[in-house]
Amino acid sequence: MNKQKHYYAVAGLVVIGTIVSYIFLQAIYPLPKAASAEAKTIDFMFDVYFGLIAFMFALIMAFILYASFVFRRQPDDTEDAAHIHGNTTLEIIWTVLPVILVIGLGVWGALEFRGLVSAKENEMVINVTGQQWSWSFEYPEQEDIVSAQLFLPVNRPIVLKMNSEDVLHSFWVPEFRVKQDLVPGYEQELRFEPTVIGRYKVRCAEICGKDHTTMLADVQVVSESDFAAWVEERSARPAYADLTPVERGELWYNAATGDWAGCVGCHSVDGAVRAGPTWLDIYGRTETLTDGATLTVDDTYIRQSIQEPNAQIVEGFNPNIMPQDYVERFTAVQAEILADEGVEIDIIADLIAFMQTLEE
Ligand code: HEC
Ligand SMILES: [Cu+2]
Repeated sequence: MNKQKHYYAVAGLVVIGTIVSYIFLQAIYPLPKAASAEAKTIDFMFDVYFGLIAFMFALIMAFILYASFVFRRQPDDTEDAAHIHGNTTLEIIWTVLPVILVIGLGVWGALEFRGLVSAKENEMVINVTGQQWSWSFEYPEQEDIVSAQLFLPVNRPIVLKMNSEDVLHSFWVPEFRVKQDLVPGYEQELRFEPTVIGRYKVRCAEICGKDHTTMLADVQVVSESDFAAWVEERSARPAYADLTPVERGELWYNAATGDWAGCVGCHSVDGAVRAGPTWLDIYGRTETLTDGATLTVDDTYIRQSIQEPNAQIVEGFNPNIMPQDYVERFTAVQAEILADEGVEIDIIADLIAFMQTLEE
């Protein structure tokens, strides 16, 4: 009878301890907003694991603390404690139960994982390229639109086919819960279905060099009709001859057309430092190079920076980041425009015209 009282007391402490620890864990590790279909499964797993962790913690702590207070040696007690050899039944229980539990969690995790990575019906393919230190997204089903921003229609299963140009990167949008490394030389896939309209950020979750922390890209989950409008806008091929050089320069900057990722991935127009120097106030500014030389940014220098990016490196930035093949790409696009519209366009001149407008 007396013994039973102790069991009830400890059981009560375990229940209270579990609840308090669970609430505490949820409070110190709050998950970000859940914005994908996958989040449901993953968040439920988190809850179960947090619950188990809280229970195990409370179970051990309740027994230890209860025993150390209630059964502590009394001041006048000089007898030896009872000699206990062990309890085979108890030992079998506390070995077998956790084994079953851990195997069960493993099987459950594997089954859920298979569900997350398996192909879905009606999924939309987007090609993702990661490179130090920017992302670019290509839409093969939407006329090969190239974008520095990840635009997604809500409630449509997505499969990203991801390649790295250089080192390991990792595609991670915390709100979608799923995450996948990009491995140079191997195409990796990542599947998810965005379910909440909103703006998020892709971050690189693999330390990939000096500017790893700036390897961010905007994600916009939009309604189906907004997505269609975006595709329409991005794929509508403008008549270049009708645009001014500045307008064309802005197009090239954003790569609304052409098959290269926008300069926007690495160069801001608002003063923010990305992988490359900002273009705000670029034209005419004094630039210090890594060899200590200074120069004034003019047409010749800009041309050289695009044609031979490694020839002169701006202080504080790295060589071999800026793509080295713009000349070929520009030549190809210029030839296409000449064939389609009969006009000769100089993309670099357009870009320079656009840069000249970027003053504070
Ligand atoms: C993947 C990142 C990346 C992309 C994309 C990129 N650049 Fe760069 N760019 C850099 C880096 C890094 C530097 C600084 C190192 C250097 O001087 O080459 C730079 C430097 C420059 C400079 C010299 C800037 C200065 O302040 O002196 C110019 C001009 C330039 N880029 C033009 C372009 C144009 C035009 C495009 C798009 C057609 C472009 N870049 C796309 C990374 C990039
Ligand atoms: Cu990275």
